[in-house]
Amino acid sequence: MRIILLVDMDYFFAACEELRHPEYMGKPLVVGADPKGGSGRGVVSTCNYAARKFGIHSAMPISMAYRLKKDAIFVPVDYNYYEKMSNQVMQVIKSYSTKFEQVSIDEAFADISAKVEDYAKAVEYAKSLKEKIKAETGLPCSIGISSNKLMAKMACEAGKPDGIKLVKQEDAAKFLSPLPVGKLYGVGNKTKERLESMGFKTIGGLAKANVANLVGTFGVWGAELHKSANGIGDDVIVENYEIKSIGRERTFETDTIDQDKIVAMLKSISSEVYDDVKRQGVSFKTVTIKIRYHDFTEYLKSRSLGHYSDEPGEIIDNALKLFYAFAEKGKRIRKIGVRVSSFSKRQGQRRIGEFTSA
Ligand code: TTP
Ligand code: MG
Repeated sequence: MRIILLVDMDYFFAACEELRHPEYMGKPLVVGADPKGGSGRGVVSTCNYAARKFGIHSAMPISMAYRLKKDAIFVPVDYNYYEKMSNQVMQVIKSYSTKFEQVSIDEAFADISAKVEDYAKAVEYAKSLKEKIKAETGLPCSIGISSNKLMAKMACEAGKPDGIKLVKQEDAAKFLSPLPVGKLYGVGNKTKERLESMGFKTIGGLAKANVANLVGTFGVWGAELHKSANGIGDDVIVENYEIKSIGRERTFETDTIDQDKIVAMLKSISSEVYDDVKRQGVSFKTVTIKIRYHDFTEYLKSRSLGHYSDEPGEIIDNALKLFYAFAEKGKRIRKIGVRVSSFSKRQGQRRIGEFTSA
């Protein structure tokens, strides 16, 4: 049997802000776009638990967060700082693991099977890792312990915030059973709705479902869902997890057709993307832009360079070429993003690989 930990930092971006601004501690704190007195656009990246009490959460429009708690502290996203903190955290987790797999800026799996004989020892080990992270970085985290990645993740969620939660393999199905089906790892909103309309409200219900029916509806993924609902999951830690892309996106203050504004935004985003490319030590072959119009229609357009590049100019030039070639004239733009992908090598640290919004 393997023993797998999932470490997930608590309210990560906001915890980093509390760390350098102890005066924010315990007060509602929202990290994300500028609320501009309620007319601001863009979204909440995250918020601390004091802000969550007011119903604020990640990905919520910043204007709504402002309505919920006008006198919360609102601070902009500072990726460079969070990434620096993330690197420190990851070094500690790595030093505690036989095998280590970072899955996002604030989350990593650790295989500790060779370090501990049983679950009781694993809990002690997780405690000392948690304390070490706190001592080295000042940041709080939660740790889930189980025998596969899925269950370690589900245990961690249940232990949040600031907790350590063990779910033994033999208790996995029982632990999952009463939870709403939308809480199962990998089940997004659309799947949740489909499962509920099929009559599966809890994970336990899904666990008892006829696999053939699930496969009929979801294809092979239906069988995976059924396994997950029974607490069965993968226990292989993929050490050389590779980032697939690096990107950023931004929402305009007002929907715009102003080319100067759009070009300036594309340049600024491209330069941030380049900073990440440099930090990651990668070369890229593909540049993509994403345009979201005022009516929420959205387009991705890509160019392959035909060679690997690590030049900042290639990001901006190709982003602009794509914009001029594909943007619909006269249609107001709400949000724009730039991404690079098809990497040739990887050195250094990883980060969230998707478009990250603010
Ligand atoms: P999460 O681990 O999902 O959230 P969290 O660490 O803020 O809170 P929790 O205690 O529940 O783990 O995401 C890690 C960071 O990623 C988060 O601090 C900010 C960023 N993020 C976004 O920018 N947008 C999002 O929609 C989400 C979910 C996260
Ligand atoms: Mg987290």
